[in-house]
Amino acid sequence: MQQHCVCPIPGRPYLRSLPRPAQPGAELSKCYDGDLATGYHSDWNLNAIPDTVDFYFNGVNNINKIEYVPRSSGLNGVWRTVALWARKTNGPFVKVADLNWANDNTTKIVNVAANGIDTPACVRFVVSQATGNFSSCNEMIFWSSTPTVIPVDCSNPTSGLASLLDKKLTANNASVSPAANSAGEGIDKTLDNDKSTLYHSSWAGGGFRSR
Ligand SMILES: [Ca+2]
Repeated sequence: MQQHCVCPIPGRPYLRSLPRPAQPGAELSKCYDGDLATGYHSDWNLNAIPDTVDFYFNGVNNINKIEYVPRSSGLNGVWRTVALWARKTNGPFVKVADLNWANDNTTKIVNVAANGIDTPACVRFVVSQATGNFSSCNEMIFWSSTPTVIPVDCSNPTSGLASLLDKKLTANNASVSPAANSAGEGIDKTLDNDKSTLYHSSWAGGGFRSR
């Protein structure tokens, strides 16, 4: 089966967690930036556990595999005990799996049974145990059996606008007084649809009164 990555491109999810700060420079967005070398890490001075991390999706038909890529070296924050939840739009969270992962730097793979997580609006990780009571993730990668199709909330009308468009109007005639400088520079040259011709007032002047 062909697999389609639904994170981070296309269908890039939003992400949030408990209102607990990340370590500056290791914000949550670093775990879905497509770069295995960058990562999210909780604040170095706070106990981050339990940590809840939500990923939001739009237009994803299913998720049948998830890869948790921990930090490449060191172990602080490596997720050990994780509950995986998911919900559909406006639906309740339903537990998908309880996960127990080794305290190492290897990628952890979750194969979701059956049709996977069906039409998810949100996938939630509740981390109840992590090394050093920190929380870290270098990349969370989601896979689907079908490509993401972003739904269209509304489409611009493609018909019926012609009657609303401005219409070009053309004057039938024009006159000027005093007379133009010459017939070749007459006021009719402003109506001839030719940008290279011009009207010019009389070179003799007399067009404006002086006070
Ligand atoms: Ca990353």
